[in-house]
Amino acid sequence: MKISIRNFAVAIICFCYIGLNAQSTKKSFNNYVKINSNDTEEIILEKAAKVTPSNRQYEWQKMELTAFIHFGINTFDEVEWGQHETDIKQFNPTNIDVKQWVSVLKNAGMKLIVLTTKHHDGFCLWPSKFTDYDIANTPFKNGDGDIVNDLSKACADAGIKFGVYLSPWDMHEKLYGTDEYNTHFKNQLTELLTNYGEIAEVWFDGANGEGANGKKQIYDWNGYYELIRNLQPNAVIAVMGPDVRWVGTESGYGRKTEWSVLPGNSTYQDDIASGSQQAETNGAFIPQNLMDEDLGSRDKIFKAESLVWYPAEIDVSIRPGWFYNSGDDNLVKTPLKLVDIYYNSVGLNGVLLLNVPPDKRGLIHENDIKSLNGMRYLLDETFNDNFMEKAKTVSSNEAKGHEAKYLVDNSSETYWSQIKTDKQTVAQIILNRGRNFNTVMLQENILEGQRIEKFRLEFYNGQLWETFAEGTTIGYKRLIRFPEVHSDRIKIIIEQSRSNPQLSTVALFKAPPEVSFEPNGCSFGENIKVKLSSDTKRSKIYYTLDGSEPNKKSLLYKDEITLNSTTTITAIAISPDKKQSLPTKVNFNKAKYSVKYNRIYSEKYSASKEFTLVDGVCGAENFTTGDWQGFEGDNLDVVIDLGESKALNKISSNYINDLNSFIFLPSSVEYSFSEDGINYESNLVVTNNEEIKGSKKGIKTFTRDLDGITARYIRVVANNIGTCPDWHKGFGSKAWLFIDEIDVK
Ligand code: FUL
Repeated sequence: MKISIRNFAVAIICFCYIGLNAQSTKKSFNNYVKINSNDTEEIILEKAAKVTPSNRQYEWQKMELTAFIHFGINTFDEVEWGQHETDIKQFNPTNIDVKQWVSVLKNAGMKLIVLTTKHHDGFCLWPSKFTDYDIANTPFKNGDGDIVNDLSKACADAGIKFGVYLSPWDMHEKLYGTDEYNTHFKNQLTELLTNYGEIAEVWFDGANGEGANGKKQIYDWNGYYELIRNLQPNAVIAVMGPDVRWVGTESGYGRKTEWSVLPGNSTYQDDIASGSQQAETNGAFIPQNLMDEDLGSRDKIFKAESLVWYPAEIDVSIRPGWFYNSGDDNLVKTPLKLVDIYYNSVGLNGVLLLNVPPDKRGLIHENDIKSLNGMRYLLDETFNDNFMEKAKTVSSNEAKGHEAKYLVDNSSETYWSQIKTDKQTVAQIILNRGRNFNTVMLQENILEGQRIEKFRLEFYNGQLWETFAEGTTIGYKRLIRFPEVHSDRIKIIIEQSRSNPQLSTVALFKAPPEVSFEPNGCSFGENIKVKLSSDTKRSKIYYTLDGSEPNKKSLLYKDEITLNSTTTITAIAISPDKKQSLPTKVNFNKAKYSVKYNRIYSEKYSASKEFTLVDGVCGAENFTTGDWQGFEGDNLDVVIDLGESKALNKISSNYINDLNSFIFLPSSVEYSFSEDGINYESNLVVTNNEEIKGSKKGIKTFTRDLDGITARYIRVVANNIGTCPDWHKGFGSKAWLFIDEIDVK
């Protein structure tokens, strides 16, 4: 018999198909495939569908939640990027307890901790034989400390993985910018990869500037990778590395369409790739900007020269900065924000790398712990109760050994596969009883590749089928939240996929309720009306007005609450299924005085509009999130009405200094006083005598003793320096003036 090429191909496809028909199939990983110039679009789709993670990539993806720790000399300086000559003698975390780090992060659900062993400043948290700029030359434990050792041991004891961040950019090292630096860097890598047990992730930063001598470095990336593969073959190399890609932002939010299979370079080498070690060219693994919205659509892969498995890691800090800064203690992300990030990272086919920076004591701060625990509570309350228990499935298109029942068996490695290619691939799931649900989890069996391009979910409302969720990619995990629905059956409809879909999980959950405030905290004049509501129907809301935590015995919310004085409302919602929200605390501040503006502030920077300056709350050190009022190139000029004539002892006003953000202190502040609001006397001036150039970031208070001046009206003028001076990067552009809280005693 003569076998035509076409029949031969069909025979191979059938063979593969039969081969897959057993849940126990052993998978051989293939995270790279070449595209030939004569490959048709069908062939490219088939190839894309079959690119799978390497073993180390798969193990990494399954962790879902991982933690970053930024700790070093910058913690003590309270800066994000230290300088090459920073004095390391100030490094002395006297109460350090790395076991606390591990237990806090493990309780939050983290499966791995990546430590900044050396940041761009060059300071090493382990005693390195190759530099003096390390922990051995600090007062910490009289030079006998080794935080890499302590943390790696604490992780191993707690059964979680350990990873290292080692900044290729080193501002301190004299060799930086020469060939010898590559040897130096490899020596340091070797220390980290041989002396501290199993390393699960090596994180190479993309930030790359000049060294101490003004030179830039040409990195021997391939040499670094080879060393890692030899010393720690199970470690993934992230960001400037072949295994794990930066998602493209530091916001905590991934893409709604997130492909793990992306076009690769033509220069990938087969032999390296087949060893699950993608090659590198000029520091880039894919010929695209990682910040682009579309990285792996059909459009992109049809033009590709190769395809690689290159999944997204989403790094974000729990605080505004990567390193600890005491000014940020009240700016820690809330549990609700962390949960939102979870849905938009883990729930969008990524791994979350959440940074939690310890403070100067060497401890994770109480506020960070509270947020992490809150996040864990909300995730557990949602995901510990899967409504698929005892569910039944129906599909007219299911392959033997891969029936639709595997969608609800709680395993991400068993999956539903089909006997024929349908235009739409449909399965129905019947719950053991009617349920209220508002969250769905979908998973593809990525051991067989990422294939689904478009899906929809419907529930039966007793008469009709209605859509409650839809999307594009799924990948390892897709989570979708939607307004609560009630039903005992749903349908999953796969509308488009590369090759046949291999869905492994569909699960339904009900998240605890949330409480919302309208307005969501503000400052006010005479009085204010506040409305409370919950996203879950028939929830009851309980609240307190004294800052204490509410319970079922607290005030039950019925109508809007009218406030006449500064008040904190704390509220909880309890849904009919007895799920409880976290308590939400919101402040409403009554303005202490009325205030009239002679010049108008920037709308963009005025947290509580006209009341900002007199609401009794001073902004924190971070101008974007603090309670500040900004004036661009203009002076502040306001009149405060105390309501009656008073004998005054002291007046003060606060300004922020943040030269990097073009925010300067005022050159002077003038206070003048009046009984009638028309005639002003005693113009008292407080002049800024500080050298502005190089002045330290922070808040400065301009105070005047008043020795019993009597007045009802006070005019405050703060003089903006006008334009940025010639030594400043913004030379010539308007300077900002930021003020908050005028206080009169
Ligand atoms: C960036 C660095 O410059 C930041 O300081 C931080 O380490 C972040 C995770 O990566 O590129």
